[in-house]
Amino acid sequence: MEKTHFCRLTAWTEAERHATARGIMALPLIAVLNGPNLNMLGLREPDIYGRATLGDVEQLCAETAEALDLAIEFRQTNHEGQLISWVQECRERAHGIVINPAGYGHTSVALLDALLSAELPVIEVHISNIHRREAFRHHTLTSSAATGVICGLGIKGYALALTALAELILDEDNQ
Ligand code: CA2
Repeated sequence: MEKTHFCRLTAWTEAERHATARGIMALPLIAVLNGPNLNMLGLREPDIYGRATLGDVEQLCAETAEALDLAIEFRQTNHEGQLISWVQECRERAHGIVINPAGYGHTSVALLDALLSAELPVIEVHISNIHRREAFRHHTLTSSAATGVICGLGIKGYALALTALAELILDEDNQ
């Protein structure tokens, strides 16, 4: 699954429409990256992760991005190296990262290293409250590269993460 949404809810001025169409003015790009097994969302374990599918998460992110004047690239992979390559790409292309590293958050020093070297604001999201679950889920290696971590709020955590990133980017621009 891999899609880019360029969207905006508020009305464009004529000048803005021309500028974006000609590539002069681009919306800030946020990579929304999802790790292993998240393609199973809504299909199994609804008591833990709810009934929303990954498609529903993508739609929520697209709608939220539209309202915030952000562009998003929404991706999911079951492969650690792929996730790392996507994070590496972000350094040159994106303004921020929302990542649900899933199981790799608990295990992957390599993913942590990639996130650190991206030098971008990162919000880590977990759908479930990992602190109310098994002890091995209480610690995430990747969180130390994150500006903020959201867990336990279901898929709404993705929308909150995009909102937080929009504010962080705006603050950066105003400095
Ligand atoms: O709560 C989260 O978002 C997690 O990142 C989800 C991971 C888990 O390893 C983390 O500890 C917390 C699991 C990915 C989702 O796996 C599913 C498996 C079957 C059905 C639905 C989801």
